[in-house]
Amino acid sequence: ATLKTYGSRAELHSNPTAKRLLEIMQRKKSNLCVSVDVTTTAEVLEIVRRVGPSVCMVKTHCDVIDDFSLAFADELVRLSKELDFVIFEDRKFADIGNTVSLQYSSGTHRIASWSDLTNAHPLPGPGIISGLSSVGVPLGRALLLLAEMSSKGNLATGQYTRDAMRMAREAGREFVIGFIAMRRVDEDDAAKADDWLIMTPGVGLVAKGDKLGQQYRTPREVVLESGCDVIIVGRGIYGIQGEEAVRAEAERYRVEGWEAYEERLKRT
Ligand code: UP6
Repeated sequence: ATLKTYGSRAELHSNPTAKRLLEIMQRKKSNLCVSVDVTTTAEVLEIVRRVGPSVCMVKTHCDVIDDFSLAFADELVRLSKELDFVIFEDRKFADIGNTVSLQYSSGTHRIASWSDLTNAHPLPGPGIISGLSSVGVPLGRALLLLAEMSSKGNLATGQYTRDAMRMAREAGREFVIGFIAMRRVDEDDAAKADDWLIMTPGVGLVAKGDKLGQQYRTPREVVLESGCDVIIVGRGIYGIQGEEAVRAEAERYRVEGWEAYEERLKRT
């Protein structure tokens, strides 16, 4: 997978969200996802308008937004079309299939109605994928499994990571399109035939971590050395003081991420 361009990899996917994302990445020369972890709808939309032109994807945590509404979600969807990016609600589902299907479709957030992509922990077993896919597939949505995490001391390592891969392979690529991971976890032979998207949080150009266990690597380390496909950056971008500075910082990460990708293409 790492040998091919993002654009050519779009053909290797039947899932409409995966196709659209890879096409956007190629078109906008961006493997940058901005994680907009702020607590009011006004702030979220403000940041999205600033960074939108530089990103392939915007990641949300809708449950931290004080005044979340479906009208806000509509506006986010409108911006995703106008500025050409995919929406990823980082819900990290982790319950039995029946419960997650309700959490995904219903409640205050109705995530499936507005978010192109979401994610789940493989911890509960394959029923979590079946439950979410029953809601998501008819809507053309996609899912990532958390195969690894960026935080210090996390338990998603070794056999757990391998089992996450196996679960994705067994579920098939109609709905599961890749992983949250820190490196190319699909390097073993059995998986190589499939094209998976590897999306990686814990990315920063300045800070090395925070006080709560987050660990950062640079876009270059993540894309060039570890072979990941999408860099996910939160505080490194929206945490910068000044509205113009946020826009400029997003552009800086886009360029860093894209140059690392181009260098990877040359090396392989
Ligand atoms: N995230 C991680 N690590 C993971 C999975 N998800 O940091 O293993 C998410 C966090 C946050 C974002 O929930 O939304 O990625 C990282 O934000 P930051 O760049 O501000 O640290």
